[in-house]
Amino acid sequence: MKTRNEVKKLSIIGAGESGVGAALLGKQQGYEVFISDGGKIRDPFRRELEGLGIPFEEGGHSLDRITNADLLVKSPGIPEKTEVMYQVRRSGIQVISEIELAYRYAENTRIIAVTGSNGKSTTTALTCHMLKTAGWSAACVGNIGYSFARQVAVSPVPCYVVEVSSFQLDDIDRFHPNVAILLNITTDHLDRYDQNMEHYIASKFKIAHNQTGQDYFIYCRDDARITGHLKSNPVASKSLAFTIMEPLNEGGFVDKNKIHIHVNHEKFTMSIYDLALKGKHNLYNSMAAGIAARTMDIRKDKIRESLATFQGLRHRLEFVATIRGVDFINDSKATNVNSVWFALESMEKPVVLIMGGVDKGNDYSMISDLVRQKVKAIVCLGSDNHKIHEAFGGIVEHMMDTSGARDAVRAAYHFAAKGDVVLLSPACASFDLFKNFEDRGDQFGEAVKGL
Ligand code: UMA
Ligand code: ADP
Repeated sequence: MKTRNEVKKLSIIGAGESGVGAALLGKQQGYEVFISDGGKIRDPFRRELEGLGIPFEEGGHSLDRITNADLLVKSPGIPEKTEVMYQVRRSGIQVISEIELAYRYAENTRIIAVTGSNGKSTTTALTCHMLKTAGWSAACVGNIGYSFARQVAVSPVPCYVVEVSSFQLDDIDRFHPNVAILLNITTDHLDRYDQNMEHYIASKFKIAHNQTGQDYFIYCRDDARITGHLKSNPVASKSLAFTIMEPLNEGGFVDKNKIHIHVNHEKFTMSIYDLALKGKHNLYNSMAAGIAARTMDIRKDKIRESLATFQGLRHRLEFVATIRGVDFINDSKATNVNSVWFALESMEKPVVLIMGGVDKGNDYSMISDLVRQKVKAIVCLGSDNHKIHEAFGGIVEHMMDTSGARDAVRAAYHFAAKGDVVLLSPACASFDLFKNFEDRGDQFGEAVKGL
């Protein structure tokens, strides 16, 4: 049951996309809003707050003012182990995430929520594409970039496809998706989970925490961490699995180069060669989105059309150009080792790999076999590349350090021969040398065009 205005004063910490979205929605719903940012508020957000007359502070958090409220929204990027969060928790004020706030005002809507360590944005966008193709008025929100709260405040729709990160799930209370998708769980963000994988897994499973027998939980059966957790912590919703290993009676599977989706006694099949998104990882994403669509009774021809026409998102195994017989691929969004595994797995030509950046606790042994088989040179693109040298120095003949996209592309082109592929798939975050992963991918693309 979603209730309105249980409280009057709303504090928000962090004035980025989440915080400002929450401020907008809070004000619209009649709260007295105050927003506090420990750093400098980015200009567009500051202008928005000023325009709306929402009081704010920046450059530090005044605890008395923040905690003098009935409810507090915490932005997802703020770690629990900060002085401000320590004091906030001590004060006893109720802390929720921005998606929880948005959920409370997204009444009488359908919510499909997508989480996982990799593939969230692709699956979120693909699911939304299916809904829109079938004529639904749907919005693609959350971790993908446009806050759920902002959408609910500015342009409410009957159906939301919400990409949710573990950070956003950490502070939910009643958030309850009708359909929850859990794609995979691999090592990521452990710095926020006491280096404890179990904590990270528990956070991901919060997506199904408030579900009931009327809802659907769609998950990858090939992921041992997911199936292992489910054994001792079953979910209350109807479970539909997907796998590429073996046929299933219900859910999604791959057999004889076709994907099969069986939901509610209806069967859908499609050749994998007709799928717009290529690569093994995208078989999973396509099945997850297709199952979600079938639970919403979307017609099979609309699902087929969507899977055949979906334009993949930028910076995810995005083809950039072929220059004198060398292909250049931008996979800048590959910020952990698992996504690089899938990138390398899908490569059919010898690879010059550009990787590096901010390492979030990577274990590179997972890709050493693929590197041995497919990679002829590694160009490191980061301010500290020692772990990459340690992991691959004995495996790959050519290794080189660079500290900018242009140098990295030139070096990679030097190592590549006609018929090779230069793949930017960093396994790391981008913040040491770039603004974000988009900036890294854009600079890579520019450098390729400048060759
Ligand atoms: N800040 C403080 N105090 C602190 C730390 C930060 O006030 O102690 C302030 C910063 O100065 C900044 C603001 O908090 O002004 C930023 O908040 P934020 O880091 O939560 O970022 P938002 O702009 O609100 O964007 C967030 C998500 N960011 C993170 O989770 C880090 C965006 O996901 C998401 O698109 C957006 O909400 C809308 O839902 C980005 C992301 O990197 C893409 N996500 C991670 C990932 O995908 O791996 C989880
Ligand atoms: P997320 O939003 O979870 O970061 P994206 O769809 O943006 O996921 O993709 C991020 C990276 O992971 C890209 O390099 C992409 O090629 C790769 N990827 C996409 N789907 C999967 C998947 N199901 N399993 C593993 N890697 C994937």
